Amino acid sequence: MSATVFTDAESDLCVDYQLEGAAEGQKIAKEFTKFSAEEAASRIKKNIYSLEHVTLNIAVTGNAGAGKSTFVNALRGLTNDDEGAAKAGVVETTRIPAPYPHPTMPNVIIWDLPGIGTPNFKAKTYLSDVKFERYDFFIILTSERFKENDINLAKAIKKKKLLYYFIRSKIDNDITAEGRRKDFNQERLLSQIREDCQKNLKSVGDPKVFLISSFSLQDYDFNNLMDTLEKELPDAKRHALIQSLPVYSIEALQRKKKHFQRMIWLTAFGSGAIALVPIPGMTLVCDYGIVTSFLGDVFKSFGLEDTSLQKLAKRVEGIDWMDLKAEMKSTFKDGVTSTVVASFFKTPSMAAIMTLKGLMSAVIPFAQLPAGAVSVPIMHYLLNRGLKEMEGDAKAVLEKAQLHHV
Ligand SMILES: Nc1nc2c(ncn2[C@@H]2O[C@H](COP(=O)(O)OP(=O)(O)OP(=O)(O)O)[C@@H](O)[C@H]2O)c(=O)[nH]1
Ligand SMILES: [Mg+2]
Repeated sequence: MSATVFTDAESDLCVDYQLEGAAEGQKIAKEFTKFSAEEAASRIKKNIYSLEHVTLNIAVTGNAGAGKSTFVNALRGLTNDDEGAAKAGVVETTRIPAPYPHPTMPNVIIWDLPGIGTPNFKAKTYLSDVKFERYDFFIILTSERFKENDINLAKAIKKKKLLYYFIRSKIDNDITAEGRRKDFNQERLLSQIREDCQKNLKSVGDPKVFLISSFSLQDYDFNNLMDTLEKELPDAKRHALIQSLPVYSIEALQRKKKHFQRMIWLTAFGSGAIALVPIPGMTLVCDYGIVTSFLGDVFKSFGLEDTSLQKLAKRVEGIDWMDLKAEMKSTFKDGVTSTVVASFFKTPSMAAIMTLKGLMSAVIPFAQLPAGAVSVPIMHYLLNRGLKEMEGDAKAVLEKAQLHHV
C-alpha cells in the first residue's frame, strides 16, 4: 500500500491504525473468530463495563509534614485551598486514614494516611491499622531523608508483595534554596538528592526514588513515576489511573491520548461489531450508548468540563475560566451529549467510509468477521476523529493557561 494515493488525512489514519492500535484491533478481531458474534460482542461489552467500574485505591504515607495531603490534592487536580481539598499546612496533621475520591472519577480514591509514629499508629501494627489490603499501591513520601520508619514500612509492604514507591517531596524548595549559589546546576543538585536517597534506602534493595514538587507536577520526576506505574499496574488499574490524572502538561495529555487510542478498538468493536436495529434518522447503526460514554470519558479526562476549567483557571493568574473555555472550538466544546454525538456521526461521506474499510482491511481481516462488523472501521475512524478534536481543545486550553511544557 503506497501512501501517495491517499490524502494527508487518510495517510494520518494509516499511521494511526498501524502504529497506535493495530495489535489491539487484531487481538479483539480474534475473539470474533473464536466465539460466535454475539458471544464475542458480549465479552467485549463486559470488558468495557469492568474497565469503567474498576476501583483504584492509592495510599499516600510518610512522616509528619512530608507533604502527603498536598500530594493527595495535586493528584486530584486540586490546590490546598480548593473546596474538598485535604487539609494541609503546618498544624493540620492527618490522624486517621482519610479517603479522597477523585473529583470527576469517584472510583479512584486517594487515601491520606497518618504517618508511622503518630499517636495510634505504631510501626509494628501500622499496616494492619491502616487496612493495607485496601490499597493497590503505596506512596511513601519524605521531604528530607528517609527515616527508619519509612524503611521498615517499605520492607513490611514488600513482604506482603504489594507495590510501593518512594517520593522525595518539595523539590522546588531545594531548588530555591540552592539556586542562590553562584555555581548552581539544577541537574547536579537533583542527582545528588537522588543518590543520597538511594544510599539511604540501600537496605530495601535498590528502589527508584522519584523527585517531585506537588506545586508543579509537570517538572522533575512525576512523569517518570507515571511511566513506572503504567508498566507495573495491571491493565484495568492502569486505565483508571491514567484517566484520572490531572492534565498538567502536554506530555500528560499525550499519555492520556495514547491510552484512549488503544481503547478505541475495544469501543469500536463493542459498539459496531454486531448488527443492531437501526435508529430512525441515524445513518450509522451502532450502540450509541457505548460511543457516547467513551467520548464523554475523553472529555472529562482531558479536563474539558466547566468544573475542571474553573480549577485550572484558579491556578493561573489573570485568567478567567471563560477565557479558557473560549479556546475550545471542537464539535464537543459544550459537552458530549447524545445529540452532539448523533450529529457528529452523520458527517462522513460514503466514499470516505469505503476508503476506510479498504485501508483497514490491511490490518483487520474483516472477511472473517460477522456481516455487521462493517461499521467497526467507521466507528474506529469517528472515535479517533472525536479524540483528536478534543485533543485540539485540550491543547488550546493548556496553551492559554501557559502549561504547554513538553
Ligand atoms: N514548596 C513546597 N511545599 C510543599 C509541597 N508539598 C507540601 N508543601 C508544604 O508543606 C507543608 C506540609 O504539607 P502537608 O501536605 O500538610 O503535609 P502532610 O504530610 O499532610 O502533613 P501532616 O498531615 O501534618 O503529617 C504545607 O505548608 C505545604 O504547603 C511541595 O511540593 N513544595
Ligand atoms: Mg496531612
